[in-house]
Amino acid sequence: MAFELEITHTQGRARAGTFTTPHGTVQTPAFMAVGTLATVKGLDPLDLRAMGAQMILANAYHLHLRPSDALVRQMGGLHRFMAWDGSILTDSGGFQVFSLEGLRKIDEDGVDFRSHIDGSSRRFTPESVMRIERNLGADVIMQFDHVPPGQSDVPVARDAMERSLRWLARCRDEFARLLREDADAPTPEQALFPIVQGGIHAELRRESARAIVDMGAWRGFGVGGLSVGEAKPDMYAMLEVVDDVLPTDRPRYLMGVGYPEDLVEGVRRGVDLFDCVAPTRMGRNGAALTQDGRINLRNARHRDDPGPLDEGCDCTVCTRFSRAYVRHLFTSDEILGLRLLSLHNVHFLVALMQQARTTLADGTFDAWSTEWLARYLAGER
Ligand code: PRF
Ligand code: ZN
Repeated sequence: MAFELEITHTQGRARAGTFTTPHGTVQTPAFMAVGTLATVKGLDPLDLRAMGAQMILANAYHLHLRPSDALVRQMGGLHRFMAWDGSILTDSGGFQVFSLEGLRKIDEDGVDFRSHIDGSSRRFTPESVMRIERNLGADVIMQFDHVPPGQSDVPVARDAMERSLRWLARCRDEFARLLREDADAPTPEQALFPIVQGGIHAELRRESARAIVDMGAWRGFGVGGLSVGEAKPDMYAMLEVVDDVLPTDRPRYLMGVGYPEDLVEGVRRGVDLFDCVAPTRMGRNGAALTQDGRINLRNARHRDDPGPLDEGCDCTVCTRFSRAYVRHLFTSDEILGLRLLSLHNVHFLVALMQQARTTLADGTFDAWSTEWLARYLAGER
């Protein structure tokens, strides 16, 4: 059944399971590679399949501006357009629009902003974003939310949280209308996920999650407004607060997170889905993820290193190429360098979540995650 989460194993708050969408099953916990513009930068969808990725993310904001959701729909929807037949989630643009400092004006009805591409005036409302996400045709679509700055005080965080709830009601109603009246959209059966907001304030997070649960029979839940400059212990504390309120039989998606340690800490606190631009962005900057922390291939110490990027990695890069070779590509500005590092980094996070699932299945997750974090963080210091 589409949008069912079957939980197969648990350990403490951590869970492993299978989430089903109209485009297949997603084993959770899972890391979604970010394909903002309907491309995971540098990677072919065949690469993503080969490394075991089952769900990826795209952005309504970017695709609306270019090439437009109307064109994507005309081309058969996102899956066909980008030749990825696995599951897709689209983010709503809430986060992108609120990141356009100075270029935007918020009112109760929606947000006026200027396109970062050509400066043209645009407006998003909860209703218009639902129509954009309907046209794109992802399996899971996110509500349009108000994302306040990272360390907002209670009044600012409350205002954004409450506005996000009012916008959720409008998203829900418009989405229900589209399901009825726009039945021949590229992916007829989609699921709308709400987004818990509330900054780093436990009482606001609790209130947001409770109100959302009371507003509908959601197939999953986003947790937003985190990893935006707050201290890590604050983020982890907020995950525990929402874990206590959200129904256990639905996936929880921690938006825009994160680094390897955040994924492991998130799984420990009941998170099922993650996404982050870090692995591809870091790859383009010459950085590789390893079990012993990040390394930068531009560093001269890798000049004559015959070893793989990460000794524990079985990706198509680590099994064939040396650090010395990848460093050579980078110092020579060869485009293969960007591609190989992106491949390895995305594989690293996809495989990290695979390890979490395996250890949840055999009951060793607690010990594995403790050891994994100790080794990774020791290398980061
Ligand atoms: N809301 C939306 N997208 C997001 C976030 C959010 O709060 C975040 C915060 N980490 C990343 N992406 N809609
Ligand atoms: Zn690798």
